[in-house]
Amino acid sequence: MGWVSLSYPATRITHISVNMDIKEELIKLKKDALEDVKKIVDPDAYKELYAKYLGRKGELARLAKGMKNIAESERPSVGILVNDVKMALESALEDAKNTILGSFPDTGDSVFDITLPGNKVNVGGLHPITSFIWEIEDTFRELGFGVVDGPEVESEWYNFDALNAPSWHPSRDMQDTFHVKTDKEEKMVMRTQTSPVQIRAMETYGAPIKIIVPGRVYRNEEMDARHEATFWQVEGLVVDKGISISHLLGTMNYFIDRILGAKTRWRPGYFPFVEPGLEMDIECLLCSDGCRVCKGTGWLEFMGAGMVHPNVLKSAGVDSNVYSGFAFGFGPERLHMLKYGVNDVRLYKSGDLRFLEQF
Ligand code: FA5
Repeated sequence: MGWVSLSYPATRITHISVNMDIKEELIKLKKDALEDVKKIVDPDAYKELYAKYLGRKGELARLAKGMKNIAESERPSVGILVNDVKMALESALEDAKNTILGSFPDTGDSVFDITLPGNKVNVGGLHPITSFIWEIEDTFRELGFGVVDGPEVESEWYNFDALNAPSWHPSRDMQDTFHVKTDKEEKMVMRTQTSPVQIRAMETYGAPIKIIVPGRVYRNEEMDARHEATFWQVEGLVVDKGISISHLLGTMNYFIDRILGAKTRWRPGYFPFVEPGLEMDIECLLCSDGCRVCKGTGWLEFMGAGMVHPNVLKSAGVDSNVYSGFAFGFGPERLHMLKYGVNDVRLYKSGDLRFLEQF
């Protein structure tokens, strides 16, 4: 018995020397039945063969009854064979039924019941941030802004140097950067902000210009309820003759009123590519007395902004004696969190359908 393969029980038991009669009968039954099944051409023939072999008074039931007459030590091996024959017949009959009747449920009279409920098909939908970005784009389009795109793997030149942050500049440490190895000579990074598209857009379209740049950015961040390592930003750039800081304040105050209608506050902020620089906070709508998103302050930092630094205009080939401009960059996830009461930014990338299906 040492050579017997356990994965082939039918082969194994045909080599046991006792009770050959019932075993041979079972093997013959299987062979005959499988031949008969091949000849099934209509539902009646199927029913007839089912009753003949697998019915309560069918051949298999008759042979199985003979089990009680065999030695107890042989019963397990005969039992395995009975099971093997039963499964082979069931499977062959099921295949024959599906071929003849199609895959319709067996209604007893081979008529498909069209009132049966169908199978639910799950369909995908837009990610909440995608549809929110579209809403943001529409709002800015109404104000005369164009929408521009830029690369996510960016050169250090566009991500930092051209934005008035050369390699020695301490402001580079403000954004923990993923560096990318490429075969190019230029040093490349996953862009840490959408601001490099300011330079690219001015190089391409010159001045005057009025654009927003929605896009994904990457930072080697410690993640928490309001910090992701991959998140969205919406950059804005307006350059024309006579642009002043009041244009910036008016545009962004209007935007927040339109999209959220919440209290905001402006405070000074530092970014090497604007002078003066500002930041906007929005009142925390998630709590009344402090939470982990606003860190107990009642305010959520939402946006950096300011008047475009003359060095930036120069990097992009725009004459700063003729033109001035404002720029801003905000986090749409944070805005969405406040608008819809989402208390953790990590939910957006969690893939959790219970969260996503709410939008
Ligand atoms: C910047 O990235 C500047 N480029 C913004 C700017 C543009 C300033 C133009 C001046 C002119 P900051 O790192 O603060 O700034 O990010 C801007 C906004 O992105 C933040 O106010 C916040 O809303 C969002 N943000 C920043 N880091 C994260 C993060 N880890 N997870 C989610 N949102 C973030």
